[in-house]
This record gives sequence, structure tokens and C-alpha cells, in this order.
Amino acid sequence: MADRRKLTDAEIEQYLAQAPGWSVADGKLRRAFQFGSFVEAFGFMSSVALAAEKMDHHPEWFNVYNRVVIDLNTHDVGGISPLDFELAARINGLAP
Ligand code: H2B
Repeated sequence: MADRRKLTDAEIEQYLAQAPGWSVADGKLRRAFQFGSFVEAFGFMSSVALAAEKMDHHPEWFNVYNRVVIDLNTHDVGGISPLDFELAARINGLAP
């Protein structure tokens, strides 16, 4: 399991190369998703919620109808950690 260590900006740049769709906004990892309907968006959120709970690492997110914006950071360290990238990779695996 990835650790909760605050990454430097240079490390974040390296990790981003392996995290398609994700970028840094307001000091957090962010990706926006769009679905065909609210039910599809909410189904995706349910899958992410279960994965997040298993990891004990939880997203900040915003949903309007078929759009979901997810922000990831690690509150415990006040920044982005390898665990955020681990969750980002799992989320990418759940996205259609
Ligand atoms: N999620 C996120 N995104 N960051 C954290 O620092 C964090 C978390 N900490 N989920 C966990 C829970 C911590 O509060 C518990 C006590 O392990």
C-alpha cells in the first residue's frame, strides 16, 4: 500500500505522468468525469466510495447530474501523497 508522505512538486510531476486525466488544482489531484446519466454517475461514485473505504482514504467530490469532479489530497500530511495516486489509479480503473 502506498504511503502517506507529502510529495514534493517534482515528485508529483513524475507521478502525474502515470496518472492519465489527473492534474493538480488548488494543491489537490483533480479529474473531471462525465457520464450518460445521473444514475451512471452515481453508480460510479458508489464504486469509488467502496474502494476508498477499503483504502481508508477518501475523496472530496462534487456531483451535478452526470458530472463528477474528484479532488484527492491527504489531510494527514497537508498535501498530495503516494496514496492519492494509488486511489487515482483505482478510480481510473472504475471509470468507463
Ligand atoms: N482521507 C484522506 N483523503 N486524507 C486523509 O488524511 C485521511 C482520509 N485520513 N481518510 C484518514 C481517513 C484518517 O482520518 C483515518 C483516521 O485513518
